[in-house]
Amino acid sequence: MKRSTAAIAACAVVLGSAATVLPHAMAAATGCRVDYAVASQWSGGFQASVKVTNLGDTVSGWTLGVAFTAGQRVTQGWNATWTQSGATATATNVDWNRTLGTGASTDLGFVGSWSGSNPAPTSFTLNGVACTGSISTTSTTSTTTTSTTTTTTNPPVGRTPVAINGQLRVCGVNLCNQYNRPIQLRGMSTHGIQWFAKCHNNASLDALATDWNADLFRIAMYVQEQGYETNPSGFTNQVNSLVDMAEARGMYAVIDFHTLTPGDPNYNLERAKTFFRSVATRNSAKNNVIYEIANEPNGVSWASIKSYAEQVIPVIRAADPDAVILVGTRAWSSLGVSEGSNETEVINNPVNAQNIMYTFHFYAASHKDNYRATVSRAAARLPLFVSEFGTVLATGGGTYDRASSAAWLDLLDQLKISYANWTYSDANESSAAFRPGTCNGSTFTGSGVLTESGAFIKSRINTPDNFPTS
Ligand code: IDC
Repeated sequence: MKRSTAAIAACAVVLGSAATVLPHAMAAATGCRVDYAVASQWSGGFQASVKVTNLGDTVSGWTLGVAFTAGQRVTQGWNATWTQSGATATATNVDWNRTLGTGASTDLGFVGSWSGSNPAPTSFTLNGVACTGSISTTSTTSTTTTSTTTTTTNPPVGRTPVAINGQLRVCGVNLCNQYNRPIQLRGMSTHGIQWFAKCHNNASLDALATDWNADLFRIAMYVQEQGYETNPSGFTNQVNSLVDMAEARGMYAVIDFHTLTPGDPNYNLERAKTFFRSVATRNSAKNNVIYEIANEPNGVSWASIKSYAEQVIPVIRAADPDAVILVGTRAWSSLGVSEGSNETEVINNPVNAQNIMYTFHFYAASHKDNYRATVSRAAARLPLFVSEFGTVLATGGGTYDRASSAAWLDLLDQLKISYANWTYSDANESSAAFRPGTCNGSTFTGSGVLTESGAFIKSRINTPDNFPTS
């Protein structure tokens, strides 16, 4: 409880706007501590955690002032209402953390953008009173700052995503490359490979790698609906050959065991074991493979999904120990939200395995702010991977929602969450990137073959990656 005067002096800048808040609180004994940490940062963005501890009398209602230097901006915060004016960000309590007793803490966080200088703030105030505390940016993340800001828009010429990043691994909540640095992969998902094989040939994969500059190719192998269950060896071979085509072009390949109906992945447990034993053995020496064990569980509890994952993951690990594995989440991989739950069921009961990420899927015209808020919150606690999303309705058709899609991709970019868009196909539905009939021809490059959704997604995917190279 004793505050060091040195620490007070170090952060004694009282913010103009915050100093006017709740003047009556000044009469009570005051004091606060803020522990601020940059969880990750990247070119132009960062994510921070802010632990606020009340060292004074109990407060009922509080406002935290955060003084930045310049160039930093809170873009999305959680566990408080965040606003910003000039270089000062303000977090106001939400209902459930309104009351902070003496010695009590609450954890806040936000994603911000920054330019020019270090993203760390210079000082904090609680109800207008300057706080003591700590500001930490780890040495790894500060190195990231230096190199990502200086490499700007010059990706290594002629080097593919797999050549640069090598074998991936999960570090903290991020997907990291061979240098242990967080990266984001951006790419496309096939439609069902039982229906759209004509869309995945040398010309279309060349276009994906070099015209779209995609990092990632997701191979959606349906299990039902005329998929794997009808011809296990045929579909296994088809998947393997698509993995090879992605590898030859330096792209990562997600092998998606596309369960959908029925929604309980345990229905396909034995098929999953057989399939993954085979593809993991065959592809274990490659460093471009990511395994996705269940596309979209639905109508089934998280406990059942976890049980499935804990039976399938060891089969993959036995053959391919170091690959990243993606685990579907409840309610069509919505972290439970579409069935009235939320991410806490996973946070409180995670899959007992290492080097895994949890999938989150969305369809931009159907899933908006409350889903984005879930991802913002969950991303601070869970490694997330958007292995499928659409720019349209959850049906795969209907309205193409550019505004919501852009909001989603901005968020994923800020959080460095990897994504694959549904679909790299010419299906006659608005989620498809190619116009109907494209896959009957031989041209996949340029804009003439694209739908509205395809043109938008391509414009988001083909910007430079700036992968860290050391
Ligand atoms: C849709 C296809 C559609 C097909 C249907 C059933 O776009 O052509 O008839 O599946 O197989 C998902 C699923 C994905 C769905 C997609 C759009 O992972 O298989 O594809 N979607 O409905 N989850 C949410 C949306």
